[in-house]
Amino acid sequence: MKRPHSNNYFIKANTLMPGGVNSPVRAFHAVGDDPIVVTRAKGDRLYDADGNRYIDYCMSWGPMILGHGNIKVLNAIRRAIRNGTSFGTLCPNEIRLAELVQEAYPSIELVRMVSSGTEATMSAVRVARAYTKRDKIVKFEGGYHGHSDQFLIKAGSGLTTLGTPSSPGIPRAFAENTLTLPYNNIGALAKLMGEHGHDIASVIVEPVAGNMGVVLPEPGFLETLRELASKYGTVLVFDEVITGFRISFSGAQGVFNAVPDMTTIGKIIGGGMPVGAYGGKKDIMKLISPDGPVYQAGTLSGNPVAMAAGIATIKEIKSRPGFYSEMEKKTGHLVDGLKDAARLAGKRVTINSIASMFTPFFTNRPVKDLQSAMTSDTKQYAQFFRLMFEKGIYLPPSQFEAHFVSMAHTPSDIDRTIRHAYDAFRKI
Ligand code: KE4
Repeated sequence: MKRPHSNNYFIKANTLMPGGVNSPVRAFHAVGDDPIVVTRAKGDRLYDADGNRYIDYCMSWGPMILGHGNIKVLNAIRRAIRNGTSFGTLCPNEIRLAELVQEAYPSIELVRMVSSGTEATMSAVRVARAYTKRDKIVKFEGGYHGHSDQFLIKAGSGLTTLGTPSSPGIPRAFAENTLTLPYNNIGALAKLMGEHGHDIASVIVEPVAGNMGVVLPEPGFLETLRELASKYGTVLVFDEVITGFRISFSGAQGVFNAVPDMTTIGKIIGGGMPVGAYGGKKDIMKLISPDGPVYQAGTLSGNPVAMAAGIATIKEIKSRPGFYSEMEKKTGHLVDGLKDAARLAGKRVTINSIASMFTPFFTNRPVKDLQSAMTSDTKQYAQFFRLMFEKGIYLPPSQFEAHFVSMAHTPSDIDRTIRHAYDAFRKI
């Protein structure tokens, strides 16, 4: 595909922004190509600056579950902006979206809107520390919870040795309060909690991981997390920024047998506009200013236009009985087709999927944690990405991301994807 306009945009962007992008993964470094420059999106399609069109399985990293440019969401935004774009006061739309969130997530007794998933997770852990009067937190290798310092930590040498920053600019002291465990490793979890449980303010987990590629919780993992958090008075945070309204109307906590003390949500609840949210038990959330002493604030938190987009998105999902089973069927057809295509092409891939999210790993091993995900051949994934991209199919430009299907993906586009994947698997 010829992309002269996109390339010129990227050259100019590089003179203005670090790496020419406003979020690193968009630079396509992991796939060794110049990035796509999108000017328009509709349904399951992206259109780049050169007029090329692509079937999109990145879907803006998760928010666009209805597809791009859903008319009900656009009309809701149009109605909202007629009244202005930001008031800096309480407005009816914040109350409406909070009601919809609380209805879908009974564990969320109080909710606070913010403008990103990073703000949501950062704030949730702050209030968990205040509630427990403890400093240490636990996260899992391969879990991504946004870019606040405390989460950009990689495991120390041993399971419970102190973490080390995974990015420059993070004081070592910050790292010492973040312990990291292998995902799905119940033994390691029980050991750490047995040794440190009374010092742990919070355990934060992606109940279905999306940021090492899609990795499902093993039977008993979330239940053990719940049991140990209760035993040691640790606040269990489900980071449902990806899974919220994605794998069910009530996210992972609506599918798996574990209910967190707090939940963070993002992406879909903004319908493509900047929205994040955190919430949970009233006695924890009441600590947040102005009710309580834990400070957290935001100029555009609860923005009326962003709330309108989120309300329209959630209402549209609610209005469609069988929405999630239809999405699961559509995704299952695609994933089965990809598995058949790989097998027929003699290519060993492992595809993890749940509801309308999936990841093809270029490994012949089961993928149950970061270590097994890292056995994937990232060069082969990059080759697969480029071969599909040239055929007008846009996948997440990194092996360690989730692919998303939307309500707008058509059977013919899905069959086309499977056909091109077969050709690509044969060439790799
Ligand atoms: P944001 O600050 O990007 O809105 O959300 C941070 C975040 C928190 N928790 C989970 C589970 C997340 O997946 C994310 C952000 N996801 C990435 C993609 N995996 C956003 C894409 C990007 O960084 O450009």
